[in-house]
Amino acid sequence: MPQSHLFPRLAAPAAMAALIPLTACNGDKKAEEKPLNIVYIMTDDHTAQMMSCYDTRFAHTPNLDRIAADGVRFTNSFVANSLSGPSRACMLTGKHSHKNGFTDNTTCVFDGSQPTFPKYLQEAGYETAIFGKWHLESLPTGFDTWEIVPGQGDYYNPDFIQMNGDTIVRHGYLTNLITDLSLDWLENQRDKDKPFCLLIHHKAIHRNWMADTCNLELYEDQVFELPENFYDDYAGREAASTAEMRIADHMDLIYDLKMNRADKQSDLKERYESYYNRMDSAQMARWDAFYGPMIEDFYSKNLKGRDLAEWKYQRYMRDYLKTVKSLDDNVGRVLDYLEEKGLLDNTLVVYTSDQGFYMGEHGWFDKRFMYEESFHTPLIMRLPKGFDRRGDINQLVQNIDYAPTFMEIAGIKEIPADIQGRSILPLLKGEDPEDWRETLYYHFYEYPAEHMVKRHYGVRDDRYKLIHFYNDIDQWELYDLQEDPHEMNNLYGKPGMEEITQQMMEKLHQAQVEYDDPIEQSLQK
Ligand code: SGN
Ligand code: CA
Repeated sequence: MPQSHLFPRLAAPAAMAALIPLTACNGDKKAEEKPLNIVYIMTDDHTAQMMSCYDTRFAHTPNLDRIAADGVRFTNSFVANSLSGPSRACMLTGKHSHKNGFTDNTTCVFDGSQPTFPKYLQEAGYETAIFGKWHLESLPTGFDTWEIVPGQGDYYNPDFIQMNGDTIVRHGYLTNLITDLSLDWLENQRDKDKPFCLLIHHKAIHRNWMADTCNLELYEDQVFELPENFYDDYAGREAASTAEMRIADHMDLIYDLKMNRADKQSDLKERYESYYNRMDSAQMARWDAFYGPMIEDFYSKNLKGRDLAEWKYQRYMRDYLKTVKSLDDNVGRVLDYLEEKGLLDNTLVVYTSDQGFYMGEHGWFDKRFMYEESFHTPLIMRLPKGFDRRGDINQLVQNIDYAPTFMEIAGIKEIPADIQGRSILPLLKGEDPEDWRETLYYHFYEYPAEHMVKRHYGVRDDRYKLIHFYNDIDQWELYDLQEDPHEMNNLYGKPGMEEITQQMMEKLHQAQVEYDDPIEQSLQK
């Protein structure tokens, strides 16, 4: 039953609709006369395998594909630390985690007094705003306007924290609501004489992948091929073997896959019910009409072993893809708005995620590892008029590069020396700088913690990857990504690999010196 006490300051649907009067263009100055605007859309856990502009096997994302088609697709885009808060802190500051201080989701509070790109943009005359997931514990700084969800946020009828400190409940589905707020700001609130930088930060497609009720029927007739390493035995990879993120063993039937029934229990049942109970009666009715028969069918089959694991994989893929559908639709709304208002020519539109994600590769969900699926993050950009670069950009880029890129776009000539990323603007202009980086550095800290992925750091070039798992383990891994793209064969210590190992050790050392993260030296003492 709906719980009316959940909605103390409910905005009526009519009021929400009135937020966005999409009236005809109203006297904006000619687009080409103004500095470039930035719309930065960041989703959560959206992996490139689940975007049709990257991978046509599973998803249909026509609006994301529009961004890539009218701009560029980065094929070698990575994060510095594959977790939400740390990734956001890297993106805001242009610095690796050990420099911005936000190393993990569980113990850190972002120091909001430090310089960030929105603050630099404000100084350069930009108006800045963020709506949606923030996940940095302290409240946003550097934004003229913000409204964020607490922590991870809720998919249905979510709480929002407002600038005046109030927490309100907004009625509806979160991906739509975040877009409503963003479009309302663009249309009704911002100062139209200033260039703007708008951050639209979605909770979707974070666990537990609750789709909007209008999309529940989607993808049900599709059967997805299992990744070839779904039954990985993790031989030679101790940290992979002890991680707790296997679909077969750690994905919860009730919380993750919605198979809730009165006689069934799980550790996460209460959490699932707290999300479910946020729905109103109409939402619940549609939810139950969809999942109810499936729940009965599932428990009647009494699946075990591989049959159960593969059933879980299929449900996971479908729920994830249904949740992606709302994202794609809402990105379409933003593009349509910009187009209708004549803003597209003058706006850089960026779409990325806080990290990649496992869709059954290695048998997993979640992220955290420096292995390709979660080290990668999708990055596509729709380019403003005058930027003729199209297609793929293959250089190694990382989320520490976004801050200096946006600063350069805003006309800031001197990027402060302590910013560790590098502006990718030259790549967007079609240049091929000879001194572009040849290695990427990575460092993950959140252990012991949920999913039990050991602490590790490493370096990757265009062919090899060297990782050191440390703390309560001391294991090295080396991969040849050309011969072994799925990272199944740890070459560290294998005969014939001495020279490559030595070269990668040197690259690791150089990266730790360059980024001033001398962990390697302190571990050896
Ligand atoms: C929650 C999830 C985890 C997930 C972390 C971090 N558990 O704790 O599965 O790894 O977030 O995700 S849940 O039971 O709360 O869903 S992150 O993207 O925010 O870093
Ligand atoms: Ca995430």
